[in-house]
Amino acid sequence: MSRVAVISGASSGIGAATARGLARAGYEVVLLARREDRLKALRDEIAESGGQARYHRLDVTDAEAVREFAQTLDRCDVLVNNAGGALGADPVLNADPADWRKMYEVNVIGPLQLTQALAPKFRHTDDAVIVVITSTAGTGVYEGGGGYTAAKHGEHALTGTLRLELCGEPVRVIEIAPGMVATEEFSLNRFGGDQARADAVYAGVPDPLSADDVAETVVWAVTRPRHVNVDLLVLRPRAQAAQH
Ligand code: NJP
Repeated sequence: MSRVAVISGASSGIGAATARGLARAGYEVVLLARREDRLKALRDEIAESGGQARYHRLDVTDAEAVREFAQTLDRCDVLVNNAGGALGADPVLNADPADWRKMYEVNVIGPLQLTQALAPKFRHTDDAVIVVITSTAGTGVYEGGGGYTAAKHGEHALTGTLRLELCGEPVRVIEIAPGMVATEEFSLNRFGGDQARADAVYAGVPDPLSADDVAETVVWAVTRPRHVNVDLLVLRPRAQAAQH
């Protein structure tokens, strides 16, 4: 029976690239996100290249929907908590608290709920893996990023606490913290579609990471032997290496 990998935020960027990578590594992948058309297209693409995939439309902030999704799964060997992102780029004094709440919901409560709901599905394996895609923003700060850094610091703390609490269990907890990655999140999501503003903020990083750079690292970390826990990997574009 194939090992099953559940990937949140699989409709684009790092999540989609990770799903392709884990499918190539022999996992049956379960794709989660809100944009069903994208999930279906990725499911078909993976199936056409000989992999096994299915999808489930899911908003990770919806507690009831997360519980219902968990009931559809027989087993879970790998959970990649990747869904997340930033909203707005205003300085703290002008920031909208509603945006901060939404960022906390998707980056912290989402992975918390999904992990709690899927943990009982780990009982079929002696090598369960939880991956969390945090950020270099999870340990540093940058101007205009107060809400995102606050949320990603929370996600970093969630991941470390989980690793500590699951230390005696057959579960590895891996944190991957990327710097700037060329995805939709990187380009437009956090700037409400304002490309000029996005370009200005990212002008200092001419050669960002690709989603595949991050996905390859996730697959490598997941496929280490079961006694090897890759605690935390930080990946940055070379041009960002000296920043927060
Ligand atoms: O961005 P993008 P990335 N429920 O926009 C999903 C972190 N990161 O790949 O629901 C369920 O292509 C959304 O799907 P949909 C970042 O914080 C990035 O770069 O269909 N899913 C989409 O698949 C995030 O944790 C950079 O809209 C939800 C996915 O999330 C992770 O990398 C730097 C959802 C976002 O894909 C992947 O982001 C860094 C919800 N409520 C950390 N809300 C970077 N790109 O520079 C969103 O340090 N999604």
